[in-house]
Amino acid sequence: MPKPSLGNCNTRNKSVIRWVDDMAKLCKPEKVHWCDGSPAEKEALTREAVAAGVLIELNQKKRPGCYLHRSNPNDVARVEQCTYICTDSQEEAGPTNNWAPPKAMYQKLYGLLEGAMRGRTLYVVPYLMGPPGSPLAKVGLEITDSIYVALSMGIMTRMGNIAFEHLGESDDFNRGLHSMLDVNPDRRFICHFPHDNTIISVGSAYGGNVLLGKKCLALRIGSFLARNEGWFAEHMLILKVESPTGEVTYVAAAFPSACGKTNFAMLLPPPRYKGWKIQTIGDDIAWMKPGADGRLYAINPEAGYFGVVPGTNQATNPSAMTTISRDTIFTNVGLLPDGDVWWEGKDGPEPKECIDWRGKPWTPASPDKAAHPNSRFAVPMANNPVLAPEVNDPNGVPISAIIFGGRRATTMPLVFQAFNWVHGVYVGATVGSEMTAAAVGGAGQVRRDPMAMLPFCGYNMGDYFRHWLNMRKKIKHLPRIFHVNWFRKDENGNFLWPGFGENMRVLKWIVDRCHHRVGAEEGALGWMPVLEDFDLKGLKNFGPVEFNKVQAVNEEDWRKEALSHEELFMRLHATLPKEFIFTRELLITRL
Ligand code: OXD
Ligand code: MN
Repeated sequence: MPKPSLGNCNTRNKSVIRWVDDMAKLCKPEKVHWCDGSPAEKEALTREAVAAGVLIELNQKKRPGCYLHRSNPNDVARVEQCTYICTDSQEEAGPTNNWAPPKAMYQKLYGLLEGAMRGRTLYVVPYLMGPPGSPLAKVGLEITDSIYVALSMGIMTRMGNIAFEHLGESDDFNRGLHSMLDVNPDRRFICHFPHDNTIISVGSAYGGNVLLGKKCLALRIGSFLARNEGWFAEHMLILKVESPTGEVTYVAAAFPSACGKTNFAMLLPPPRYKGWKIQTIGDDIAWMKPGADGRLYAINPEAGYFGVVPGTNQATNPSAMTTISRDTIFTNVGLLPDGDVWWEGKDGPEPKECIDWRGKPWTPASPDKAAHPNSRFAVPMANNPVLAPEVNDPNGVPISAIIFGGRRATTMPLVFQAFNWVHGVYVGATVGSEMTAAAVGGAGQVRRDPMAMLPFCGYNMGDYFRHWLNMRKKIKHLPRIFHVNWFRKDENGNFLWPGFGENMRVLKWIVDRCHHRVGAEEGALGWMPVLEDFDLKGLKNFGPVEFNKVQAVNEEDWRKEALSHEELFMRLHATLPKEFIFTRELLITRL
């Protein structure tokens, strides 16, 4: 047994020690700190981060345990153009991923990392994705030179010795290496080596690029492992619906980034739904595997939420407001004179002044926003007042319904159900979402985002669809598949559906369908709700006329939609499952 060679090492796992030793020799840090995940360590690292100016302490009376971090203005979001899947052949990564050959990429990255941590501390961050003892849980080890990353990983994952306890002597862990380098966009690479279960991320300090458990391990590497091992790693929230009679239904839902997954996962039922309870299992990622009883079981591999701040308020997400009232690291929001934080869309009147996300004075007359549109909170899920206790169940929860959705001003009705699993996979594969005016491509342009996984699938998207289709043979009790769209607008650009808490009505119909309580009408797109079965009572300015409008299937729009499905399929033609061709033909016939 080699002696722990580095600093305050707290494992005897030889593979772990050897790998950390090798990476330390490469990066040449001044100090190595092995994170143990204890509260004392969190406190000490927080103090250190404040002293170094990495964190700003917020008003501890108003927001106990809360801090503000400002990232480099050139580093505020995930960068898909710098994200690579490194496999021997380009076909394996597929046409929707950036690809690089592993050998050349390792060489380039090791070149950049040579001596990159001189004068800095190297933090070894062991973390467990999933509840302790879960057969679905995985261990990761992130080496980073960012104290902000070490602290954030302590929020977002079960971090510290608990991971080494789960790992034992095994060398089955994800190797993640992160260095900020000089935070230069020209030297920014987020690289995945699925065959080596390895991630190397350099040149960024933004969450989605550097909290390696999240998008990199849980989704990109996760989806690759899931295909090989017979499970799903998906960009999905998981929620629990409990009826007044105590009937419990678990639902997973995939929406593209910034389409309200966190809000839906914490939905507060409106007063009319007295006795109904929605609780959160997860808000971003679901790992799902068939159980011995033939149902599909899901865990949330994370332990915290990394949510978009702007627009969060008491009306859109009261539970999130409680969650982030303490123990939160805010990134890139505004700072108020009293040491509290401000963001666009927060409750209350706009402040007369604050310091903006860049650290510059801001007033309502300023041309820019006080908080960056992608400003974030990182907060432990334990703060969530509607957290489902099953979140820690190693077996996970059985999923009855899978919902897909996107942001669509036109074309897509509020809700429909797929005819069967193959059709449902087609519906998920053809999810589209409108880009905002700020995004390349222009406002209103629909980008296909299959299963909301376009930026997160770690291998060929066509093979991913095949995996989804194959899994039907392994799941005896298949979840029902639905599609929703909260964002349909009328001719004047007003939302047709009130959304937020009222989405409970859609959820109720979905739950009723799962329990065979209501029938449905066969439509061109799938099973549509019958008006009498869909609860409209108590909705202001929304009756049968509005319902028919939000559910309308316009033939002309759908002809265009079917053509746009064809465009995606042409891109993936080499690996596209033939079932999709037939499913599209059937759709056109029904139209
Ligand atoms: C995302 C996120 O970009 O969850 O999807 O941060
Ligand atoms: Mn996400």
